Amino acid sequence: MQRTLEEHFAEYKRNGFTLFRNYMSHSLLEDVRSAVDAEFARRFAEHPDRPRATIADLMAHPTLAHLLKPHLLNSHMLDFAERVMGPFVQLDSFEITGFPSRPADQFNRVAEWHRDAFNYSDMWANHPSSAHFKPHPYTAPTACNCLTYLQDMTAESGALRVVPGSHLDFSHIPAQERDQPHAREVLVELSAGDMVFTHNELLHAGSINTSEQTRYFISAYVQRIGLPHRDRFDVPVVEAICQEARQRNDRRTLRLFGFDANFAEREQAAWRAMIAEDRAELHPQ
Ligand SMILES: O=C(O)CCC(=O)C(=O)O
Repeated sequence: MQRTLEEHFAEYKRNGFTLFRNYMSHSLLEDVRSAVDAEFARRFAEHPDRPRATIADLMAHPTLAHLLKPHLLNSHMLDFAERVMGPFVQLDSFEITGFPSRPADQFNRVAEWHRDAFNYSDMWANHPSSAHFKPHPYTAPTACNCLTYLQDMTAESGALRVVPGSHLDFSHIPAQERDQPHAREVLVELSAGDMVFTHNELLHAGSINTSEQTRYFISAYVQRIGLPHRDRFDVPVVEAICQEARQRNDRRTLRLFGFDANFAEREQAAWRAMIAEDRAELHPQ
């Protein structure tokens, strides 16, 4: 049974991530795998020492854009993104990353602990004031990663590791320990087609792939509108989506690609309403 957005949100606030099981259909999953397998094999052969290869800017890709457009525009994902970030959701990047098979002696090794872009925990980790930092109340993320895995995740294919609660507590892993298991880590149980939706303050890592197959996932990285985005939006598929969105006055879709002329004004109107509410609640002296 599918969980409600509120149940996902409760889990997300507590742990810094939530799981959407069976997010991608098996037929789409198979189509994506067969569309990218040869490309990854070619890239791994060309650069055997690189730990990963990425097919970036998917909406600009001549064939994958059409195949993956419904995945990016999935209203369930966008509803949840709006639930956690507010109506400010813009795409940063949409890509497929693949990890080649590595020798068996690297079995179950941590790839690298990190937080994703725009986090403040890493920014302040080595500042003298960080000694006084206490866990803070939940705050909305500035960015979220929607990671959809394209194979069952096993110890061989390399589990996703997370430190639940690290979006709130400033946990820090020194550079020399980023390839070591963490005392509070959880290895997330995932099947092909499951999606993990993260908070940008969550500490997480992949694990090395020692299976005989490519390990890969699709990442849709979304962020607050107005932040710099890696993907290009001036490409035919995005232009066609936006043209159709304009006809329906679908502001949410337009915002996903950075267009919303009135958003700052509407946000300020919401602030004005809150400020007026606070003033109305003041006790007279
Ligand atoms: O490899 C994984 O499972 C996680 C990937 C990841 O953390 C990232 O690309 O930011």
